[in-house]
Amino acid sequence: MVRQPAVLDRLGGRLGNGFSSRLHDERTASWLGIWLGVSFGVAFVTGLISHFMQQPPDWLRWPSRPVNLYRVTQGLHVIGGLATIPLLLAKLWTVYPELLQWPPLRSAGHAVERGLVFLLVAAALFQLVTGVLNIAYWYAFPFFFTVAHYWTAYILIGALIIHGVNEWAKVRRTVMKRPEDGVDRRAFLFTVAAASGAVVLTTVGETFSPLARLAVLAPRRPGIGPAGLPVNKSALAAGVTTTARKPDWTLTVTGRVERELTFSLAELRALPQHTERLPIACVEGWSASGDWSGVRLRELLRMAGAAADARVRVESLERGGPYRTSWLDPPHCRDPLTLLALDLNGAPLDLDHGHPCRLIAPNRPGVLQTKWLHTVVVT
Ligand SMILES: Nc1nc2c(c(=O)[nH]1)N[C@H]1C(S)=C(S)[C@@H](COP(=O)(O)O)O[C@H]1N2
Ligand SMILES: [Mo]
Repeated sequence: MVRQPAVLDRLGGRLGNGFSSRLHDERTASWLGIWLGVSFGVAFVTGLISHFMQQPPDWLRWPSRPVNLYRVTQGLHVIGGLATIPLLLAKLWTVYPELLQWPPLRSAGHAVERGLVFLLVAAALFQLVTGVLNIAYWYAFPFFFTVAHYWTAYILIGALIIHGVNEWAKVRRTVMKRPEDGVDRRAFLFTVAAASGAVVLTTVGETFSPLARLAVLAPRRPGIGPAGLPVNKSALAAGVTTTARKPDWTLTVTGRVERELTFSLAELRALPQHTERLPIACVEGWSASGDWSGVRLRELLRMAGAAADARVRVESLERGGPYRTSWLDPPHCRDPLTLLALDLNGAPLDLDHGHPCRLIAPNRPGVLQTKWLHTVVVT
């Protein structure tokens, strides 16, 4: 028999009884596996929602209601993802004697199984690390976050499903049977759950405002920023401080319309104004509601004589950057809550919130709530 190196001996115990502590046992690993399966499953589904809301395929028409749907799914994605970190660390700690087993490969089947586990661990760590860096606005990675995070999600969920099927019999056996011991195991699982709970409590306030004061670990807090709302990209960063302040600013409605229309700010203010309470729900997890006032998009489309099934592209004064334009499908174009906002919380828009005019619509990712508008193109 091949002897395992002494260092592995010390780290993980001997082959065959790799679990030296009772905490490294199958029952603990099974429970953590179930929790991780649920949390990565939720992250996968909510992640797909976010992806396809931002890049809908032609046949997909996202509804504009419920107003707070995206706020909830993206809050689940980001806060749930953060709560997964203690679970994954605990799982890795519980099974590391297995990961260090010796000899590392016993057969072809064993090699495939270990390769899969390696892929699963690597993908899970990658998703959590890039996700955390992204919500901290620390773009330390040399690739485009959304693309890498999106494709790795399929690798992760694929490996997770195969792993779940492989381990299911073991999980059922260990979870169903009554343990003879269990006190320290239960305490361990309780500690892990409490750590996840603490992460939720100290971050969920970034999207659930009653707990805003507890959100000490959240990168953004609602209530901080001009007019009591956070700012994602400032006017300075977008390079619009001069153009957005020009007194001769106009908004043009053009494209497939019967009449092309151009409005000055005073003319827009002379149109019927509507006030709606709507959230900005940033992809990065924070969200905050405001009272927005302005002109209904559908009113402008009607005045310009656009078709009932028109799609609309709004364009910003911002010159570059991926978020200078966004699309609205018919459900959002028709929704009376979709506003070209001029005021926020009773005062004219702050320059950083999109002065003189920005889009705000229900059930829509923050990246698509385009600021500093100057053109509405009907297609
Ligand atoms: N033109 C333009 N609009 C934009 C952005 C941008 O970078 N450029 N950022 C978007 C993002 S990511 C978010 S979350 C919201 C935030 O709006 P706020 O800064 O008013 O809170 O604006 C959106 N509108
Ligand atoms: Mo955002």
